[in-house]
Formats: sequence, C-alpha cells, structure tokens
Amino acid sequence: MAWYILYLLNLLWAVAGTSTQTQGSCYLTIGQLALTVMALTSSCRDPGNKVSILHRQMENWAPSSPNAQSSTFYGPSLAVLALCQKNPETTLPIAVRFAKILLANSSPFNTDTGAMVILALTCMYNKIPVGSEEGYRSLFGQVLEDVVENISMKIKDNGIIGDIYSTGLAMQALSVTPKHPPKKWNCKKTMDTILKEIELGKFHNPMSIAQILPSLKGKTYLDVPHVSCIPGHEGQPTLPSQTNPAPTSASNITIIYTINNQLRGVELHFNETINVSVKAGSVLLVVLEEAQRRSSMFKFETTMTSWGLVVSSINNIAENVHHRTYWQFLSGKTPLNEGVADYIPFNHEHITANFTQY
Ligand code: B12
Ligand SMILES: *[C@@H]1O[C@H](CO)[C@@H](O)[C@H](O)[C@H]1NC(C)=O
Ligand SMILES: *[C@@H]1O[C@H](CO)[C@@H](O)[C@H](O)[C@H]1NC(C)=O
Ligand SMILES: *[C@@H]1O[C@H](CO)[C@@H](O)[C@H](O)[C@H]1NC(C)=O
Ligand SMILES: *[C@@H]1O[C@H](CO)[C@@H](O)[C@H](O)[C@H]1NC(C)=O
Ligand SMILES: *[C@@H]1O[C@H](CO)[C@@H](O)[C@H](O)[C@H]1NC(C)=O
Repeated sequence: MAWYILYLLNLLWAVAGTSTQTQGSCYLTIGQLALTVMALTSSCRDPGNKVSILHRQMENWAPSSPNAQSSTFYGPSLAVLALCQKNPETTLPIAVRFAKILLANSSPFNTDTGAMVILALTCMYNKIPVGSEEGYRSLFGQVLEDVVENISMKIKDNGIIGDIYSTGLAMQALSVTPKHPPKKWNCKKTMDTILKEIELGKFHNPMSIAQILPSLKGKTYLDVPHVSCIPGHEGQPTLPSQTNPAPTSASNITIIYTINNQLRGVELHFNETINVSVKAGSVLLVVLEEAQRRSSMFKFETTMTSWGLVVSSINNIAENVHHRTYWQFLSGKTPLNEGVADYIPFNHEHITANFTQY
C-alpha cells in the first residue's frame, strides 16, 4: 500500500529534479516549487528553505491580467496547498487574497484547476485558527461552494469528470470538500469507468499515473503531511516489467497534417497542409518528424516537461508565456487530450496545429 504513495511521490520528486536541471538549477515556477515541497515532505525529506522562498513568491504573486484564464491559477493553487500544509496560520493572508482573486475572475471554468483550488482551500478551511474572524470561514466556504458547483457540472453520465485526465484530481477534490455538490456524485461509477480506461491503456504517461493513483488508493494530496516517516522504511518500489506488445502491423497510414498561424505577425501568417505516410500505430510525433523531413516549412521544436514533450515552436513561431500563446493540437475541430508523444492518430485523420492563446 504505502509504496504506491511513495512511488507517486518519488516520481513527483524525480520530475521536480528533472525540471530543475532543464531550466537551470535556480529557476522553478511557483507551481514547480510547490510540487517539490510536497514531494520532498512526503518522501520524508526536509524541503529546507524552499518553503520560505515559496511563501515570499506567493506574497508577490499577482494574476497575469484581470481576466486571466483559469488554468493560470493551477500553479498558485498548488502553492497555497503546499504552504497550508506547512503553516496554515502564516498562509492565511495569502490564501485570503487568492480566494478574493478567484471570486472576481470570470473566465471559463477549467476542471483540473478547479480541483486543485478545492484541495488548497479545503486545507485552509479545515485549518482556520481558532479565534479567527468568522469572515475567513465564509470567504473560503463561498469559493469552495462556487467551484464545487462548477466541477459538478462537469460530471458526465459515465462518471468522467471533465476529461479522463482531470478525473483523478476531481475525485480527490470531491472526496474532501466540506461543500456538497448540487448534483449527486456516484463515486463507484467514476471508479469503474477509470479502471476500464486503465485497462484500455490510456494511463501509460507517468504523470497521468501519478495524478490518478491517489484516488484509486483512497488518498488525496491532503494526506501528504500525514505520511509516516519511519527511518529505514523507504524501501525501493519494485517496478513492473516492461510489457509493450510487439507492433503487429507494419502497414502505412496517411495523416493530413495542417499547421496554422493567424495570430503572430501578419506577414508571418501561414496555413499549410501536407499528407504524411507513417507506420500504423505511430504516435503523432512521428508524423511531425516525417512532415519536417519532407518540407522545411514543417520544422518544429520541442521542450521537455513533467508530462513529456511539448511542441514549443513550429516554422519558427514559438509559444510564449507572456503572450499566453501556444500550439494547440486538434483532430478535425476537437482539441486532442494527449500530447504528440502519446497520441496515436488513425488513418486519414486530419490533425491541425493551431497557434492560439489561453
Ligand atoms: C496549464 C496547462 C496548460 C498550459 C501550459 C502553459 C502554462 N504556462 O500554463 C497550455 C494551455 C499551454 C497547455 C497546453 C496543452 N495541454 Co495542458 N494543461 C495545463 C494544466 C491545466 C496545468 C499544468 C500545470 O500548470 N502544472 C503545474 C506545474 C507546476 O507543473 P509543470 O510540470 O511545470 O507544468 C507544465 C506541464 O504541465 C506542461 N504542460 C501543460 N499541458 C501539457 C500537455 C502535454 C501533453 C505536455 C507534454 C505538457 C504539458 O506545461 C506546464 C507549464 O510549463 C494541466 C492539468 C494537469 N492535470 O496537470 C493540463 C494538461 C497537462 N494538458 C493537457 C493537454 C492535453 C494539453 C495539450 C496537448 C492540449 C492541446 N489539444 O493542444 C496542449 C499541449 C500541446 C503542445 N503544444 O504540445 C492534458 C494532458 C493529458 C495527457 N494525457 O497527456 C492535461 C492533463 C489536461 C487534461 N486534464 O486533459 N496546457
Ligand atoms: C464557475 O464557472 C463560471 C462559468 O464558466 C465562471 O464564470 C466562474 O468564474 C466559475 N467560478 C469559479 C469560482 O471558478
Ligand atoms: C486553411 O486552409 C484550409 C484548406 O487547406 C481552409 O479550409 C481553411 O479555411 C484555411 N484557414 C484559414 C484561417 O485561412
Ligand atoms: C491528401 O489526401 C487527401 C485525402 O486523403 C486528398 O484529398 C488530397 O488531395 C491529398 N493532398 C495532397 C497534396 O496529396
Ligand atoms: C511508410 O512510412 C514510413 C515512415 O514511417 C516512410 O518512410 C515510408 O516511405 C512509407 N511507405 C510508403 C509506402 O509510403
Ligand atoms: C486557431 O487560432 C485562431 C487564433 O487564436 C482562432 O481564431 C481560431 O478559432 C483557431 N481555430 C480553431 C480550429 O480552433
């Protein structure tokens, strides 16, 4: 039992370590710093001065704009959660300011972010120091109620909450929140559907496993401070042996691949399509490589992240956090719910990479 959690947190820790290396050892985002603190705590290591650095960064944090997209609150939610677990009293002013910003924001709801907000503010709600103003309770309670209502509207008939990759975080959120969803949540149905998706092989990305595991084991990120740290009990988890099935078919399929930039620099706009032939069962990344091999117009670059490779630039147009631009991938008109290194396209599928804003 325990090693599952250890495995998860070691994984998070390893991931945190990797991103430190790729981005230079002194630059971590607020969210990465928060994940590092929680991963260290739960693998029985001392986060040292990282907690006070995170505290200071959150004191100076402000949303990128008054109408910032919800997903930009994901990292700060992780920070409030990590700080709340370490010291709820000193986190109070930070959490109050964060809660007020959330109430004032009206951008479209994002399930992953909503789940993380619920975990963070539930931690605060449960740890409001005795004798504090009643106002804190009602502020956190109000935000929790709103977000729980929004998340409950994302519960589908088959139990999936948002999409399959937000369901794990949403399950954690719904199982701890003091505010009850207006729509009844059938936890067993969600669990059954997720187990089926796992059998179908949808959870092979290590980060997707890390985010679904706690819910399957009846744990949440709120359990992080309660991991028991007995010296000498940090046994190595046994990793399952690799069971990749041998590729069965060597036949080729054709993918119609479009790259579209109507956003950056009028004189740089382009809308190009190419037909690419790849072996059936290849991931989308192979399609991009084949397109690049055939035409310099389809040149692209990738960046390594916790979820794997992100396509950061195509035809010299690069994503930019300050402009909130990125390359969104679509099948027809539907955004993909996996990255290029995981998604397996089907024959004659029309894949578009569209330069857009979040
Ligand atoms: C914010 C966010 C984004 C932002 C990231 C930029 C930013 N600065 O905020 C934007 C909008 C650009 C984005 C893009 C995409 N995203 Co996104 N994203 C998230 C979200 C909500 C939070 C990530 C975060 O802040 N983590 C906290 C920080 C501290 O950790 P981090 O490791 O530093 O975070 C980085 C990575 O998560 C990375 N990243 C974000 N999304 C994705 C997706 C993929 C496939 C990869 C490899 C990396 C990656 O960007 C983060 C910032 O640098 C997660 C939700 C979740 N459950 O994790 C989804 C999530 C990771 N994204 C997802 C997807 C599908 C995508 C897209 C593929 C969507 C699309 N159709 O194009 C694209 C990537 C396309 C490409 N060019 O390769 C899925 C991944 C599922 C999977 N099995 O692979 C998630 C889980 C959402 C979901 N529930 O479906 N995303
Ligand atoms: C709930 O969703 C609505 C509609 O997407 C949004 O305007 C509102 O800001 C969300 N509320 C919270 C607290 O996330
Ligand atoms: C891009 O090209 C496709 C056809 O190749 C066309 O259907 C689409 O409307 C074009 N989009 C823009 C924005 O020009
Ligand atoms: C690409 O394939 C589609 C059908 O799959 C076809 O209609 C189109 O003419 C092809 N384009 C090129 C440039 O080969
Ligand atoms: C099959 O796809 C590979 C790339 O994966 C390509 O090199 C090869 O030329 C393709 N074969 C045919 C017959 O198109
Ligand atoms: C592509 O991005 C542009 C710019 O953001 C946007 O206007 C357009 O609707 C997007 N197209 C699709 C199919 O999402």
